[in-house]
Amino acid sequence: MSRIAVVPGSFDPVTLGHLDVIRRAATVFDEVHVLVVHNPGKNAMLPISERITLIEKSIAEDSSIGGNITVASWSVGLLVDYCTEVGANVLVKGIRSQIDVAYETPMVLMNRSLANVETVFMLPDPAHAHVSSTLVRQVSSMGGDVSDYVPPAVARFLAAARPA
Ligand code: COD
Repeated sequence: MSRIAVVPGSFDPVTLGHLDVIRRAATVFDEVHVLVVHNPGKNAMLPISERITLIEKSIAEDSSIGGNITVASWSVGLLVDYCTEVGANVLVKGIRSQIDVAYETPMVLMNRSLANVETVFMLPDPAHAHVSSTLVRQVSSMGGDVSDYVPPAVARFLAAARPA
């Protein structure tokens, strides 16, 4: 039986921290679905279709990431409904600190209770532990260089979007 995992996130935009977790998940599971989900608690910068395109380009340009990855979005219901639809019983969440653990823990228990979906926590390379999409958006909007924190495809996109 195939082991299928879902790596969900806002990915607004995808960062090197996200990509590190996706890469690790792809070595552990047979199939990985990277799922772009709208987080109502955050002010979005990019439309979901653009986030998907940037994730697909970032994966395609990174030869260290396996070919067992699908990128999709989900906006019609619970995260676990997507898991059921694709036959996944594991979510993979990236953990940077105890704050992430505290934020994720109630969702782990709720997703298990709702649909028997388990959650695996993965730590990124410590080099990416301070990186978040929120800070990338902030630094980029103030004219800073974010190329150390995002995949090249995202750095190109943000540089092109910056006012001259
Ligand atoms: N290194 C490692 N991991 C990272 C990094 C980094 N530098 N940056 C972010 N991450 C992790 C985050 O901890 C998170 O696990 C994941 O990557 C995604 O991060 P974001 O910021 O892109 O996305 P979020 O935090 O806005 O999460 C969106 C989710 C859809 C994952 C979340 O809102 C969720 O799980 N919602 C559940 C919806 C639902 O069904 N609710 C009802 C039952 S709980």
